[in-house]
Amino acid sequence: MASTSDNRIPIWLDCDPGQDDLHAIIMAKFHPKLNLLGISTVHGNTILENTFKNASRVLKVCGVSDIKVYAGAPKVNNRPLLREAKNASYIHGVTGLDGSDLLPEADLSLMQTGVNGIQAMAEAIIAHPEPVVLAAVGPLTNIALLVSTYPEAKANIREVLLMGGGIAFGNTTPVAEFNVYADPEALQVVLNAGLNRVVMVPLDCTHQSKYTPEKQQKFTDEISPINANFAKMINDLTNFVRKMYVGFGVDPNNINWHDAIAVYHCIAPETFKDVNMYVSTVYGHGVQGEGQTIGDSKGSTGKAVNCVVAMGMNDDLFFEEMFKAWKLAAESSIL
Ligand SMILES: [Ca+2]
Repeated sequence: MASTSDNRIPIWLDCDPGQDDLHAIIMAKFHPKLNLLGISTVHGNTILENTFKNASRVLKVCGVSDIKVYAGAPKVNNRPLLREAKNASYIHGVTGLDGSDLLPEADLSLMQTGVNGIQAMAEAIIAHPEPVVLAAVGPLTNIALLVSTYPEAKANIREVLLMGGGIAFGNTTPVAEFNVYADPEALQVVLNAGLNRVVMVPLDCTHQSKYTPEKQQKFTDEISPINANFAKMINDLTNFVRKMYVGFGVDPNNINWHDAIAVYHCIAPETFKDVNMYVSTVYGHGVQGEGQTIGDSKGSTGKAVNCVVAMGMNDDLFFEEMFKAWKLAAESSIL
């Protein structure tokens, strides 16, 4: 139980695991400065049924038994607000977490089946004595539903911290990043919601970080002595992603752990180059630039700032903190 001396940052994680979500979960659960309250899952890298299972698989393999996993609202039924779901199995495999036989099956004791995940998120946020960081590292569907159906939760959200968007470039279309492209209407709802603060960690930032083969070697050197099987599992999953990148003509040496970087932002915001902007999304079906995030960094729209956009980061400092979390997860792992 958190005591009154607990000065960790309370955080709720909404995710779509997903290879880089795995590292975000590890950061959120194991970094000593964070207090993970719960996890909700959304369609995205794979279908909702799989992201729900995968979040439990990650917690289980890390030896975590005190965090519950919820699926997005049952009525949403695995789809964005106004469109059909798009998945990224071309990178993450059929299950969303392909690549290692060491990853266990879903853990039903962690999965809160039959519970509305949006309601669970709202209740946890409202009940918490301190404002909560709501980190969203998948499409924004669940967050849009939360702020729309439980507006009373907004006051106790310190910030919505999202991995998504790209100001200068995209990764799914030339201008659109996957999480936003998958549900652009949802991000616009979140931006319009009058939240205390919205922090966006876009591709412009996360592409400044690279999980190179040299960093992976350092991972092996430092984590294997703690837990060789855990290190092998992470390396298997990483190597799977590198292989998939090759198939897409993307440099496999430069993997970005986008989602963990976004979570890290609330631990050390001073290490990022944050820029206040008015941000909007291009939504609507088949329109040019669908899913683009437009950041008005020069104030040319005359509209009030509605978003803090991380445009730069310190890769070395990020990995220092990621290694802390990896080591603790390796110690805790059931492998
Ligand atoms: Ca994700």
